[in-house]
Amino acid sequence: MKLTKQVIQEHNGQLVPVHKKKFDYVAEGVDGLKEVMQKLIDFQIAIPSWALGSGGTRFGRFPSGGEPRKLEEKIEDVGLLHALNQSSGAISLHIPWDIPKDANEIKTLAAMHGLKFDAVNSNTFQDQPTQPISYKFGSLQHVDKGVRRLAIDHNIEVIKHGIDLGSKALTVWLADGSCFPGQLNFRKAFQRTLESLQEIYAALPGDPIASGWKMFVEYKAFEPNFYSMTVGDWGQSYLYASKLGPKAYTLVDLGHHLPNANIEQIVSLLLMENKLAGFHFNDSKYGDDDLTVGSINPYQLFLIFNELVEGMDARGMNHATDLGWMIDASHNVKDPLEDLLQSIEAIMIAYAQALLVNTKELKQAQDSNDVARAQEILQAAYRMDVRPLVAEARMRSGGALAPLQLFRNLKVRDELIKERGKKTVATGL
Ligand code: RM4
Ligand code: MN
Ligand code: MN
Repeated sequence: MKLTKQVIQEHNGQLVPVHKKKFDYVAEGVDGLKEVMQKLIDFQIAIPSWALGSGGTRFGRFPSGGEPRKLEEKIEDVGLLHALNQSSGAISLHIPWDIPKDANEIKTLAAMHGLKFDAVNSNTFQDQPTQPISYKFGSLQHVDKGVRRLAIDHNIEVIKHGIDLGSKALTVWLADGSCFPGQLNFRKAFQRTLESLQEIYAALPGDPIASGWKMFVEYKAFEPNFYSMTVGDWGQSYLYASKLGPKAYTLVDLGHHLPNANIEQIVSLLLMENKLAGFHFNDSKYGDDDLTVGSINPYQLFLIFNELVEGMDARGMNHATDLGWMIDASHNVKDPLEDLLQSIEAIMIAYAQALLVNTKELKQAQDSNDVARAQEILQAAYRMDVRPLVAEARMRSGGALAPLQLFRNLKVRDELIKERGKKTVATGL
């Protein structure tokens, strides 16, 4: 299903009179409106190829129908999201869940939808049907050299797919770790993992600096291992990334922390050290819940963006292109595409609010230990209703003023079910 410009224009035409009033009201109070709008227009969030179908838990999965049956259909779905909001102009592939049969054809199809390829992701947390030896006791950390070899070769293969597609980064997330005390020698597991990662790092294409290729090391506190994870927190990821070299960075997935972790502080320091790769956005109440971004703790999301904007500006970085922005969520009870639209909206709102923080006054408050004032300044930005700014940015770049509303009005899910069937299942978790 493809959305025409005309459909979007008609939709916008109906909403524009009311929207304009709201926009003018908010815009009046915004310093540097032009720059803010441009930053919102430029900001793009990648969609993971494994999050276009319904997610599940170990208790079951309840597909909503019309799920993409192959990579081409996944690209069409992301294309649809991008047509609606003009903010999701990239897709991130998980290999082997989504191996392109013909990279050039897939690239052409993606380009037709205005999409680029974000980081490619390796999978050494599941055994594949033809796999001769198992990842049951880990992959890059495994005591058996043969298993390590398999996992290293897989990652190198994934880099090759990435090169063919025009990706610029490999994301390595490891399930490696242990479930019980005594199972693993932590030090040796770390060393084996480091050596494996070094081999993968060496396979990044060409001169690593000139090619622009990066390696993202994602950490996670627990699950599927429940006693120790070999890349369990930002400290461990940072250790690997530092030892690997300048093209290795730490990737922050919001759901991968222990409860109440101060993620914004982690982000700030990683940025300071130029070791922040980027994000997997989602939200959670307990663990790696992979809920819609901003659905549980939108204030935390804003505080993270506040550190991002402050830290990136301090380093003169380009907000849109210098870090990797991606959603990593799962949709157990909502329509996957509606859920993704909500996540993108939440990210754009938090970003817009962070752009509106009065940094000059905040600095003054901090320098004079005016704690109450500092809080007022942050919350003044957080409590602003920036939705009209985000909607205006969307409209200016050709998207819909109300993407979710249009998605529903057009009965997109019914159309997809008609096209693909009720019982289709997308690859992923
Ligand atoms: C993990 C992690 C990775 C993702 C897999 C599917 O928990 O978030 O980024 O690739 O799930
Ligand atoms: Mn992730
Ligand atoms: Mn996760």
